[in-house]
Amino acid sequence: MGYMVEGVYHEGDDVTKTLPSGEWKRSSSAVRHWIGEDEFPAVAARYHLYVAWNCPWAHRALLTRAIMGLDEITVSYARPNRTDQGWVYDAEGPFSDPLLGVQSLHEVYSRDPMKYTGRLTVPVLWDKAQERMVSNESADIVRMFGACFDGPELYPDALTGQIDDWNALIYETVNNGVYRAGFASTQEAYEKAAYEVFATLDKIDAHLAENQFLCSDTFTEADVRLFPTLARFDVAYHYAFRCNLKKLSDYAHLWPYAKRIYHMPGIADTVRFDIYKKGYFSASEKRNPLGIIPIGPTVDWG
Ligand SMILES: N[C@@H](CCC(=O)N[C@@H](CS)C(=O)NCC(=O)O)C(=O)O
Repeated sequence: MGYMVEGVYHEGDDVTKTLPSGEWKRSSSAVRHWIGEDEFPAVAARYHLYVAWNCPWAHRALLTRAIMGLDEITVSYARPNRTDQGWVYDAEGPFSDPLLGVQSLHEVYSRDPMKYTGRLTVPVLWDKAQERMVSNESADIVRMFGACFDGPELYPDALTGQIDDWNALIYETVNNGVYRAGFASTQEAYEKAAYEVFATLDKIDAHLAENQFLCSDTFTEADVRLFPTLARFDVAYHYAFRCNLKKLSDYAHLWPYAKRIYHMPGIADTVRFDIYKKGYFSASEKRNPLGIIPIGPTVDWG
């Protein structure tokens, strides 16, 4: 997959991700500037997003761009399958990079003058004027899009406590929980993570029996951050990550909630179920050695 040390790209995987207990741990993001700081004015047309359709963290950024109507922020979509060069681009077509014309994401990171060290992740928010990264942390990108541009209030003052609580629970046990289940290397670590996924989904389902959204009738950042995991659940996580006690579509309240969000203006355009399958079932020595992509399930989001 590759990683970078002081601006120089290295092939191979860094080995710090799986703990001796078999648990899987996500490394943290390193570039955390903020639109609104002196160097990064709030002018949408100045920014570009490097994403991949299948990446749920990148999906958060795409969702917020859509909800805030930030079409002026341009986007490059990587190919769904990572290679030994990491995320890569075609020379032309839907998986090309219209901005810099790079062939791989590590070329974007290499262009940044900061001499980045770390994993080569999407999303990346890129400043076209200064030719440098603003951020590679999706939570920050969501928060800054919401805060720095006109549009719906996604993190209203009155709800910050509730949103923070949901975010903390949902990040650990759902967004990252499915990865902890899917990437676990022992039975015990897998079961712990997978049971946690369903404990939280059950809790949210009960909450949604009485509430339209996570914070009663107000759509917030917490909903933005839950949705990418729900969109991938039945076509990818249920099978590929063995999160299979239930499907999303089995839930009485969570499923209608997910569909309600899907049908909000602009949201369906950020969703690509076909690409989720390709990405999560791409050939992987441990998880899918033959790279065969299942034909189902077909889920009706109508
Ligand atoms: N903390 C980052 C995590 C992003 C992330 O893990 N992205 C994955 C794709 S889903 C990635 O690009 N991984 C490449 C790698 O780790 O080499 C964020 O939320 O922005």
